[in-house]
Amino acid sequence: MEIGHGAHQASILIEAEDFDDFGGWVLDSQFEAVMASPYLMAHGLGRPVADAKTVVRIPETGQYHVLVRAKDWVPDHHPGRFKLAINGIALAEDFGASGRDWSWEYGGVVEIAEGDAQLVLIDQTGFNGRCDAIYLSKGATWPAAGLADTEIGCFHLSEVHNAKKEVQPRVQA
Ligand SMILES: [Ca+2]
Repeated sequence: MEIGHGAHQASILIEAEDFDDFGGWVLDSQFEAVMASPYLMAHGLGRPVADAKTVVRIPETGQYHVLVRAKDWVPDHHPGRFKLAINGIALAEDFGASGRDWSWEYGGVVEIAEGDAQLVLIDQTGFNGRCDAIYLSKGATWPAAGLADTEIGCFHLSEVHNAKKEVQPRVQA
């Protein structure tokens, strides 16, 4: 686990492939050349696979922005959707439904207490949902600049901004 990039804005990167228990998810690296990182895939042939789980150490209590790097592999249909639960509470967001192939998807803000926190990937479809990594940050801006691309797999501020704007109407030039 990478912990504590940036001294006063706690942020934590959790690679999906570092989860303690993959459940029914499988480690895949088909896109590793593009991604710079392997990921977990829910290859369930249409039946949701068992949850993947891990425990991470949260350095300090607070409100954390949640980002999940996921792939929407058929952007018209979002077949590979999954949820993320933190300490037993699933976020409202369906990940893998961004309409934008691999991207960082914004999951909102969650209060997390210092100490061990459980993260669970909950497959919704059984149709190859893919999760590369999860990023938790207390920063109001995205303090990813301190992370090498190889660590976080092409994290770009523009992607995050796009993710947050996705519900707004597109402005035609
Ligand atoms: Ca990864």
